[in-house]
Amino acid sequence: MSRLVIVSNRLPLGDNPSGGLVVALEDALQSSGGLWVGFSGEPVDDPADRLVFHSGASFERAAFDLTARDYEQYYLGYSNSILWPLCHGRSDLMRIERDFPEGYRRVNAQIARLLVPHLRADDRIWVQDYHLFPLAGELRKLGVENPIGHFLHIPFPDFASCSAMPNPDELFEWLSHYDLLGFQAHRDLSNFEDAASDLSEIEPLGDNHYRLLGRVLRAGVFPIGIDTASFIEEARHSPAEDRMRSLTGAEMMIGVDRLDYSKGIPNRFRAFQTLLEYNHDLHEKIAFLQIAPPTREAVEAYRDIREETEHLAGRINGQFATVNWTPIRFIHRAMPRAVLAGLYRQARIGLVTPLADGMNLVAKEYVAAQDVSDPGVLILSRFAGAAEAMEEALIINPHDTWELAEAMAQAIRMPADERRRRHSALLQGVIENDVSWWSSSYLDTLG
Ligand code: GDG
Repeated sequence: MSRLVIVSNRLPLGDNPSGGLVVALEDALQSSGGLWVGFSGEPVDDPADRLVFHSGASFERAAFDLTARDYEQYYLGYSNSILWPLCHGRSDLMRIERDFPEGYRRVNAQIARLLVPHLRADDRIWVQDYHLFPLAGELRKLGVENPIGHFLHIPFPDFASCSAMPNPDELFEWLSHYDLLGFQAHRDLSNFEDAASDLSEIEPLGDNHYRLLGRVLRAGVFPIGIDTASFIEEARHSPAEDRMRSLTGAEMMIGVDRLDYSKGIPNRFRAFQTLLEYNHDLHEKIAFLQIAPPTREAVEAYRDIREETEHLAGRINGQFATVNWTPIRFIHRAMPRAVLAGLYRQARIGLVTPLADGMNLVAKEYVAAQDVSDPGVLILSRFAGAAEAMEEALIINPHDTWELAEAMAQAIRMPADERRRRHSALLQGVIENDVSWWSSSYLDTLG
């Protein structure tokens, strides 16, 4: 079996790297003597001019270093101040600095240069996400002819957003060097087709094959899943369950998101405010727990969203709280995964309301964590990739405060048999299309 080489922005480090992606790929990595390459994690003054190998996992892991300048231009700059807002429909939040595109290209070229000496003739290379679009082209320049696939974890931008990039046609040039482009949702594949036909030269050849700028490639939809079996176990045995029940005395509604402007946290706070304004009978009967660990705080737009969120939570609590009840609890810290699993299980409502999202794994985790005999209700934004396959959730438009508030009321009052019927259909999908199914269907297609 040919070896699998994964390249991602972040290297899973630590002695027991057990994130969802790692678990999904562990079999393929183990059985083929795989290699995972990624950033070491902290910028350094004096970067090693080679990959640094780490022990402690069942596959090889090798890190590249970045200087503070690389990190600023490639990671905070081009990746997270241009591509991330653009792909999430927030071109207004882009910050285009002159040296960002150059830094992004430079770091990708450097990763290719460091990787090439370690490649074998029959390796399959799988590149993860938007930080590394140019990598295949850089590897090809150095003579690499191996199959190279890309998977985009976030939405593919539509034509209008693509046009707001500093160099729109370059995106398609980068993509043209891959053999397989993987997207989360059909929406992304059709955005890719439309934008490529307006901004580049693409010819559909049928059966998911395309000629892009003269090169033939495949593109397909591979919705990512979670490690469902282990999440179910984790939720069943979670320590949080009894403690939470004694703390609240009210039904709990939960949101779990990195504090990112794409996740629609202020929208759900406003909807909760509307719910409380028009449903006095629900006062002291429902408590909203929002867990939102910090992320990318060096980028200005992330400081703004933190301020907005904290301000709103404070105002709503000031308006409605009683001596016995705090309507919103906002935790701006990461929680251990096992605690999270137990909290999902306790929550009568799972709120997933992004304004744009590649997939959204929280929606799947919430479903997996439920007690099948008395499950909670998932409220899910139609803008999450997850909504394409999770039709039995209450699907909402997060921009519509009234619709979202009504969905919250419907969820709280939903009879147990309807909750069980919806949940059982959702759970079946989360079990069938788990993360191992995702990685094997992608890798089978890459061939
Ligand atoms: C990108 C795409 C796509 C969150 N808070 C804590 C915590 N989390 C975990 C959740 C979940 C993960 O982080 C978040 O995954 P999402 O899918 O919701 O979102 P992104 O981070 O934006 O991921 C997304 C994903 O890639 C995969 O392709 O679905 O669309 O944007 O697993 O549980 N985990 C712990 N403590 C926390 O406080 N332990």
